[in-house]
Amino acid sequence: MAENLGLHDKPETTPERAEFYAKIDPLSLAPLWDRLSDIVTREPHVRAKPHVWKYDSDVRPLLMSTADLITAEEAERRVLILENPGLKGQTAASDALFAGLQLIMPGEIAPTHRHSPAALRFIVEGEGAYTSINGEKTPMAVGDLILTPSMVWHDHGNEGTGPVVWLDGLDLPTVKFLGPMFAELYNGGELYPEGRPAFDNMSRYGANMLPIGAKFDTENSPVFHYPYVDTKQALLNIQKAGEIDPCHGIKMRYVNPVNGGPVMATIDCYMQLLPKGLVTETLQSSAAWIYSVAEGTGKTIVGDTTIEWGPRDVFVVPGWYPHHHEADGDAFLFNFTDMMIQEKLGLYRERRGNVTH
Ligand code: 1HN
Repeated sequence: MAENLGLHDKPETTPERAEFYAKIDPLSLAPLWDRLSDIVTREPHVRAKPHVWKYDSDVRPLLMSTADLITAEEAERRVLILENPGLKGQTAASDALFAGLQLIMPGEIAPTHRHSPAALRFIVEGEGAYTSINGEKTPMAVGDLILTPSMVWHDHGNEGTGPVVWLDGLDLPTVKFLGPMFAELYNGGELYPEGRPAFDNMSRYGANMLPIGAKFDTENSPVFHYPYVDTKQALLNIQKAGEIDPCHGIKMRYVNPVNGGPVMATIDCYMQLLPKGLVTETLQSSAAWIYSVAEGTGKTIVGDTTIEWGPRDVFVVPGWYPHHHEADGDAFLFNFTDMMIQEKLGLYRERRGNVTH
């Protein structure tokens, strides 16, 4: 007999019942008692699987070869989807989130568009590229976080001499599930005209000050560039205080300076420092966590799976998998999550050790 994961034992499918189910099916009717134990489970049964994409050995050579396969312009975005092996064909890294690695070659432009799914970029390799957001150019450096919230115009370009790669994180599966998918090209394919000077967003909104009288009507951060030099320095400074969260090491959330909340309405981003030799305590979170390794090596044990990671690798911890980290040397891990979506809906739960919150 199959393990009973649900609220009750699934009733037997007797011949009479089978006949009845067949009879009601053409009328778009079905018996809940035949499904309930598979759907309303005592604890989450997440379809996504723990997985790591090894950058240097596996993904990078393949991604680089796409430069000869298609241009950024023809592709619109030259992205390899990091598709979860438990979600084949679903364009998703976790049940609610998308992850991909995008390549842009010197001189290329990825045209201006906007869409209802929100996106983040975490820069993995290279220099000289930028994202332009409503016409404001944002120079990319490795380890920087750049945001393009829902329906904001954005294009990318590479003014450098080598390839540039970043991790794209989107709430795409969530938007697809809910339905409100919208997208358009700027003026049918034109580039958005140049707007405010580079770094304007950080000066205006990200310097612990806000313009007098400024009003904000979205939950998205008006700062859309979080440079790695600042992020890393903050974590190193905090490390000196010697306080370590048993499950997270030193973990800081990127925030919207207007309200202290997550940087976008649907995606919540973190940088985590795991000091050398730290073995964290086991955490179970109903949200999924997608990691990109900025620096360091180590492993994360997710259920029965051991994920060994090094710089530029991407890995996913799906919801409700008990997991803990082991860092070899000081390691810096960028990660993003759907935790905020669950929290806003009153659905989020986590268990630290044996304690559920
Ligand atoms: C997109 O617009 C970008 O703008 C990247 O760079 C990845 C994945 C799915 C749908 C749209 C981008 C994307 C995407």
